[in-house]
Amino acid sequence: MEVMTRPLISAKLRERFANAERVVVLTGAGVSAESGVPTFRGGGNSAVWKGLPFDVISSAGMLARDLPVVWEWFNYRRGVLATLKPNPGHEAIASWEKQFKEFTLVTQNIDGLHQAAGSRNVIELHGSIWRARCFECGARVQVSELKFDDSVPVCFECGGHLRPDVVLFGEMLSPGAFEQAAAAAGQCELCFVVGTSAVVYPAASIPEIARTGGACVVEVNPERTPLSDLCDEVLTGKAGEILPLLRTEGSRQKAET
Ligand code: BV8
Repeated sequence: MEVMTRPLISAKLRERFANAERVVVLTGAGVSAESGVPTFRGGGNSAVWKGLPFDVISSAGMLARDLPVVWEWFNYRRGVLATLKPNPGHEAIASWEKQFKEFTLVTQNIDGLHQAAGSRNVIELHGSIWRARCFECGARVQVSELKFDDSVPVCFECGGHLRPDVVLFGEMLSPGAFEQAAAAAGQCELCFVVGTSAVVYPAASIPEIARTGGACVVEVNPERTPLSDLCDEVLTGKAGEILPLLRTEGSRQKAET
C-alpha cells in the first residue's frame, strides 16, 4: 500500500517563498545546534555553570555581584565556540540575503555563526560573545584584542572595567536593535522562526508582530513551541536539513550551474 508522505515544503510555501519581497528570519540556539553549540532549553532553570541556572549566571544581578565569574563563564563558552563552524542551516539563510528585496536576519545567538556563514546584515538582539564593552565609556572592543592577565580586562580608552557585550537577563536590549527588528517584522510578508523555544522576551514577540502585520509565519523546529499554534506552517525537523530545501529559482539556477 503506497504511503502518501506530505512533501515537507508545501507547494503554497514554495510559491510564497518564490514571490516574497520582504522576508524576516528570527533564529535561536537551535540553528547552531548542528554546529555543536549546546542549546539552553528556554533559558530556564537547567543548571549550566557551577550549579547556576543559565538565567542566573547570564544575568545583570550576577554581573553586579561577581564580574570575574561572568567573564569565566563567557571565556569558557568562547573556548567551545572557537572550534565550531556554521552548518547548512546558517549557509542557507546566508544565501537568502541577496535573493529578496528586503531581507532581515534577527538572531538571539551571540555565537557569530551567521556572519561566519556569510550573512552580512545581522541584527544581534542579544549582542556578541566576540565583543566586550566598557562600563565607564561604553567603548566596544573585539575580545581577540584583549589580554586577560587578570580576571577582568580593562578599557584601552579610559581604563574602566570591560564586560561581555551581550544582553543579560534583566538588561534592556541595546537601543535600536529590537526596534529595527520589530519594524521589519511589521512589514514583512514571510517570517521564518528557526530553532527557538520562543520563551525569552522581547525576542519572542517578533513573530507575533509579523503575524499581526499579516505575514505568513513559518516555524522550523524538531519540537513544538508556544509559538507553533500561531504559525501558518510548522516544518518539523532540523534547520540544517530543512532550510537548504528552500531556495528561489534564481538560487536554483545558480546552484545548478
Ligand atoms: C528585558 C545572551 C527589559 C546571554 C540571552 C515577559 C514575560 C516573561 C519574562 C520577561 C518578559 N519580558 C522580560 C522578561 C524577562 C526576560 C525573559 O524573557 N525571561 C524568560 C526566561 C522568561 N527577558 C529579559 O530579561 C530581556 N530583557 O526584558 O529587559 C527589562 C529590564 C529589566 C527588568 C525587566 C525587563 C533580555 C533577554 C536576553 C537575555 N540574554 N542571551 C547569553 O547567551 O548568555 S537570552 C538566551 O536565551 C538566548 O539569546 C535566547 O534568547 C535564549 C535561549 O532561547 P533559544 O535561543 O530559543 O534556545 P533554547 O535552547 O531555549 O531552544 C532551542 C530550540 O531549538 C528548541 O525549541 C529546540 O527544539 C530547537 N532545536 C534544537 N535543535 C534544532 C532546533 N531547531 C532547529 N534545528 C535544530 N537542529
